[in-house]
Amino acid sequence: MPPYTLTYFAIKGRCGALRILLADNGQQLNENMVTYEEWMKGDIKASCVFGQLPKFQDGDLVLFQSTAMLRHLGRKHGAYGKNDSEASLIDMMNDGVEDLRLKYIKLIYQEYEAGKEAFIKDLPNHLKPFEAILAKNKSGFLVGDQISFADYNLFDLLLNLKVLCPTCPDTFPALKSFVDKTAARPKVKALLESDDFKKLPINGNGKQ
Ligand code: GTB
Repeated sequence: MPPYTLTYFAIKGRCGALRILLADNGQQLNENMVTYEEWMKGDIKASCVFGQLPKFQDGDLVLFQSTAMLRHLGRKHGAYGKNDSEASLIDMMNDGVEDLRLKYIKLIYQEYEAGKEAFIKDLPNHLKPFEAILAKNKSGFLVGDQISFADYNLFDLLLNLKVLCPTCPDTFPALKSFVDKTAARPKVKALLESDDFKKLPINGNGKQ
């Protein structure tokens, strides 16, 4: 089976979760890193279905939209629940992660200086639902008793939020335990400690 190929900017951005999921499943990923100079020429943008990166290739299958990529890999690598009900709950949790990620992206790219304090103040309200679900579902995962793509997505976002506000996720015991346990998975740990991963900035504008 040929390795997967990701075309994206040299940032963690919308592909942190995907990289973590693949590493945890022992999968290779070829990365085409696009510079902003290359992107500004316009021809790569014109070739993207929605005019944006990331682009993901699995053989002949070409995907845009990072959450579709996560779902695809969840399906292929046993990280999409054990039945349809679990899959639907995983979709629900992932949409919840996406809602919070969009708020984070808006802060980073549109209103960092003016909005950071208010964002951090409001953050516990957005983390509470995940804390409640994890505290209730004693398995250490958002849904069922095995890791799903929504767990990788939440984990990646929490790592970013910890950089923005080092104490924020830690005030929630179930979230803290979730982050610690996911980070301790041997292949996840190896990725997080690798130079290739560490050198990638979280965002494309130097803010974090
Ligand atoms: N819904 C899509 C998905 O989930 O894949 C959203 C993809 C997206 O926002 N792509 C951004 C992009 O291609 C890069 S990630 N932007 C270029 C363009 O639209 O022309 C986020 C991002 C935003 C802005 C910068 N930046 O300004 O440096 C970098 C990264």
